[in-house]
Amino acid sequence: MTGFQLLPGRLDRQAQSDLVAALDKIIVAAPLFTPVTPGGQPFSVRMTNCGRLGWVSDRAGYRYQAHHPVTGLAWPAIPKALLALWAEYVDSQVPPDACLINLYGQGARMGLHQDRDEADFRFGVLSVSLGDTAVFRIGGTKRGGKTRSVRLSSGDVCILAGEDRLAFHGIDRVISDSSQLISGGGRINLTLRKAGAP
Ligand code: MD6
Ligand code: FE
Repeated sequence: MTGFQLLPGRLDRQAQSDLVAALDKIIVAAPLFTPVTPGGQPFSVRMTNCGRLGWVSDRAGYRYQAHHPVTGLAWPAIPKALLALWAEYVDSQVPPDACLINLYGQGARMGLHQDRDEADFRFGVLSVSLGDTAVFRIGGTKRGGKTRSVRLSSGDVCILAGEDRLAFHGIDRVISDSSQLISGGGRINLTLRKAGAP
C-alpha cells in the first residue's frame, strides 16, 4: 500500500489546539449541518467546510458547491496551518480548494467509501485527525476486497494518493474519552482536497 501515508503525531498538542480554535470560528460562520444521502438517509457525522468549495450531500446527490447549504453564504477560508501541510505533502504549487470538516459525536461512524467527487485524481487527499481516536478501515479500489484497520489519533495526518487515491476507506468507530482535546469529547476529521479542475 504505497499510496497511503500515515504520519503519526504530525501535529503537536499546541498545533492541535490552535486548529480547534480556528475551527470554532469557522463553525460559527458556517454552522455544522447533517447531510443526507441521495437516498435520504442522514449521515451520523455532522459536517461543514472551509475553502472556495465545500462538499455537500442531499437528495440531489454528492457534489462540491461554493455556498453553505443552509446559510447560502460562501465558506470561510482554509486555516494557514492546513495549507502548509498540503504544500508539504501533496502539492507545493496548487493549493487545495476544499476542506471538509466532519464532527463525530457519540456513536458516529462513516461507511466504506471512495473519495471520487473531485475533478482530478492526480491530487491526493490529506486528512487531519483531532480529538478522540478513530478506528479507520482501508482496503483496495474494489468494494468487497481485503481491508486493514489503522488507528487515527489526535494530531495524526494521513494521505490517500497515487495507487490508493481511490481506495475504499471508512471509520468503524471512535473510541470515547481517548483524548481531552475537544471540550465535550468527540472527534474532528479534516480532509483537504483539490476539488475543482486545475
Ligand atoms: C475520517 N476520512 O477520518 C474519514 N478521506 O473521519 C476520510 O474519509 C478520508 O481519512 C480521504 C482521505 C483520507 C481520509
Ligand atoms: Fe474519505
